[in-house]
Amino acid sequence: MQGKTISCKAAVAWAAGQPLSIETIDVAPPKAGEVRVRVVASGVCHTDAFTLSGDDPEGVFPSILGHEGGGIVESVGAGVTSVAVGDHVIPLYTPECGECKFCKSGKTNLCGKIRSTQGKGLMPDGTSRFSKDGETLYHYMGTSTFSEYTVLPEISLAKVNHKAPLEEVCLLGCGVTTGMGAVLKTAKVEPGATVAIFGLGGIGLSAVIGAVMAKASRILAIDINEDKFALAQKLGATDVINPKDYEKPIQEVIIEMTDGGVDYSFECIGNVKVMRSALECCHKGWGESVIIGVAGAGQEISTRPFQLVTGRVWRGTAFGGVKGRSELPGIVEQYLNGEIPLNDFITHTMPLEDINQAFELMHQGKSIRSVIHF
Ligand code: NAD
Ligand code: AHE
Ligand code: ZN
Ligand code: ZN
Repeated sequence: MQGKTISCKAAVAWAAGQPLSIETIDVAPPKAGEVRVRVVASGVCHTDAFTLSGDDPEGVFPSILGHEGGGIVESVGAGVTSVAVGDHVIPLYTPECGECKFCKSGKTNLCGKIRSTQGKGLMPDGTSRFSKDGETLYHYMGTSTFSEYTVLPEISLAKVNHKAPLEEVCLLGCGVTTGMGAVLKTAKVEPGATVAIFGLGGIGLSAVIGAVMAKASRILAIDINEDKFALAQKLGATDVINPKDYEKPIQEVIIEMTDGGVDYSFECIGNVKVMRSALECCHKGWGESVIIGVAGAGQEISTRPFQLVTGRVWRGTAFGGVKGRSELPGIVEQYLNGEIPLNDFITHTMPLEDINQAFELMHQGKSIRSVIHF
């Protein structure tokens, strides 16, 4: 049975660099292989701000941003079998079809099945389910969680334990999974290793949690905003460092502090100069640096090739290397077992109407995560 279009509230990004605007929009019913979800909560990640700024080469407007959500299935399209009405779900910007070359490789979580349409702000059939007074609004990262209702491909949903509060586990839809996964799945940090984490927002602090889980012997947490240090230490950072306290480059400081450099480093900012520091603070012969931060169009990384010749490794990660459909439900169980302190990350909650405040708090360095409650 074909469902009906729903009118609901959403925060619309009409143009780059403009605040979001709360509008009543139309959300069409899910087509075959698609699912319509009532969004219960959504975190605001720096990547949302990045795309809104206009720096994202894939940013399309007008669109509905948001990719760190939790919701409940409202209706399903033809052929959908893996989720049903009422299921609690976390939208996945990195889907998992299980069939494509990437999914089958065993080497990556980057599913290729719908990536090209997703990057254009469209559903897999090349159209949008969102509109306002007949004008098309584009999807974002295949998730668009800044809307009371959103439509996703079935392969972009992880079904999770309904006992988990969606107002907290929404953070597993991006930030916390990404930081933890970067340490545990991408770098595979081993017990006793030394770790440096650059940038102590939602991603960097989650990397701290991952490093504690990995039993790292030393966790250096680096930020230019010292307000972030208390939580980093509470979560398990052994050293907190403000690069502004030093005359010399921060990589030299870290090399001195760690007898030649760290075993692993993580860039959680999106600053290409810091990416260089993160690589160069790694130990000769084996140090690995993982880029998590997203840098704007036209930005490039650089270092002396000698840094790689002498054994340092540069890597990157998306969604922490986590395969959403098969692995995220287990991470939600870890949270339910008390292993992941999501509540520590939620510094602010607000209704959708106040979403621009979440962006302001982020830019002012006053929040870790703001969570929108619908
Ligand atoms: P955030 O704004 O909450 O945190 C960034 C932190 O970096 C802040 O604490 C800030 O003070 C610090 N910082 C800024 N400049 C610095 C500098 N020069 N030296 C040291 N610290 C500095 O952001 P977030 O939500 O944690 O996201 C961090 C980055 O990760 C963003 O670029 C985001 O787009 C990216 N991201 C990537 C993935 C992925 O899958 N690869 C997933 C989520 C987020
Ligand atoms: N669209 C940008 C890149 C943005 C980007 O790197 N996104 C990350 C997730 S950030 C989540 O907060 C990601 O998953 N990348 C892999 C992918 O396939 O998009 C650009 O530069 O074009
Ligand atoms: Zn994100
Ligand atoms: Zn796939």
